[in-house]
Amino acid sequence: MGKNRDNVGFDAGVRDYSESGRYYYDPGYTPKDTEVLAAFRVTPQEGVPWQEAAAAVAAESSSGTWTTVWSDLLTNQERYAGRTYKIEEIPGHEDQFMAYIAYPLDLFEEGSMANLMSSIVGNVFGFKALRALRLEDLRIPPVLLRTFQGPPHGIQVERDRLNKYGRPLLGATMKPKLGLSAKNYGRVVYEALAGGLDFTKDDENITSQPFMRWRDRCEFVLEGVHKAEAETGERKGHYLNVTAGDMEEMYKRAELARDLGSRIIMVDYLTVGFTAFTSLSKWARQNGVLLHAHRALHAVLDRQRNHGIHWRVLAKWCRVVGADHVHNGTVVGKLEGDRQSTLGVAKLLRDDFVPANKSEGILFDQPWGSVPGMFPVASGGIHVWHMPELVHLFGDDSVLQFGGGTLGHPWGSRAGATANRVALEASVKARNEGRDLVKEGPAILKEAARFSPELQKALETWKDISFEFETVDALDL
Ligand code: RUB
Ligand code: CA
Repeated sequence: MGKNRDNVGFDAGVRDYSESGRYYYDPGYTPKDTEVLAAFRVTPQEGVPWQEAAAAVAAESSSGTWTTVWSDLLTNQERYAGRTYKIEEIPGHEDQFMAYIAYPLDLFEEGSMANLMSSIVGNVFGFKALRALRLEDLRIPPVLLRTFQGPPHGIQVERDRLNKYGRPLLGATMKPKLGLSAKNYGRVVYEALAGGLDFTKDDENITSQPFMRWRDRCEFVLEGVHKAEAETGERKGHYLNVTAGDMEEMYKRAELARDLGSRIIMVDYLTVGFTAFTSLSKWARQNGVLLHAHRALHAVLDRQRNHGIHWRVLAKWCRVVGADHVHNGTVVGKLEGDRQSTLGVAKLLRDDFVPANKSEGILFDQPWGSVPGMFPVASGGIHVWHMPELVHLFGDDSVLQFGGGTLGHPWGSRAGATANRVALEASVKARNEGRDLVKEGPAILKEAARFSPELQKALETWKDISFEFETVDALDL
């Protein structure tokens, strides 16, 4: 500790910011509309002054290094330095502060998420002088946004392609997630779609394993989709997960899905990496195929309160690069997700302009310009009893996905799908009539169940199942 205090400039990895490096901490600076703005939660080592730590973060994530170098004089640091322009205390966490940094537009290559990440969430996270570092929010200016594609199609185009309006879309993850043969898998898909779902989906870890190779899954699944469409007169889809070990193989899988008439494909957008995700997103727009993004890996990066990247930033990056759907948690289901923060992210995925709102954890205004909105997907441990509250929380422009909550129905997946469809339509109707979905939810479901034995059975099956745990990553209000 004493060492840090005595030699703070060196140990903190900070240049002498009063001289040539003075830009890195500049509390008088007013950020420009064209700049990228980041909010970092910084936990410095004991004895490291906040200003020094904040300057070090700005320097390492922009143009600087740990010491002054003579060649700095050959560039215009005024133009290229990232600047901490504000430091804020975090209530209840005396050892931490929020550093707001402005990055000049020049630092970033057009249309490259990899480049943006190497700067903003690169080396700086390993600084010895910091105990922990978390990127809480990131404002991407419209001039930079315009250099990315964004969602291949977006909410409106998807609704038009599917001919579905005025309600959330309904889906299910197929289970057991691994081990079914292609033919059995196709049967499960068909049953669920014929029972009333709009979508079924592959789970994140199913790709082309020995028990069910890609071509076989595509053929049997799409046979099921087409049969369910013919029988119900509705358009339907199964998200075929094209995630693969290399990009060439991902394209081949996407092409086969397209050639066999799949309306939608899926990718694990974080595990394949942002460059592969970007290429696939462009392919999806060019080929008129909708793109669903699963966020497997996100909790490794976003669950700890002090270190990593907040989910709202990973979600923004998903919209910037471009998918038509992304998982955003359920609030009520089996997986972690703070209520206000999850609802804030739903806005970041859908709205044209999202104002800063600390009660949702949103620290910057985010104008989206012409970037289309995408569907937040609520999925993970939800069942019919949750339906009214889910409709209330997420509104029409969402996808509600019940995996276990469809296939776990004692009468099978067709009955499970019917139960969910009836519960969804009853909730939407009640809301449109002005009823309170949260207070009257159970009554609304019971009324609808009088005409639906499938729903009646589902209500009995899941009546005592809830997931009440304290949130690990709660907001500091
Ligand atoms: C859903 C499931 C999905 C999760 C992922 O299964 O396993 O992969 O939705 O989580 P079930 P998230 O409906 O049976 O629980 O959507 O939070 O990313
Ligand atoms: Ca899963």
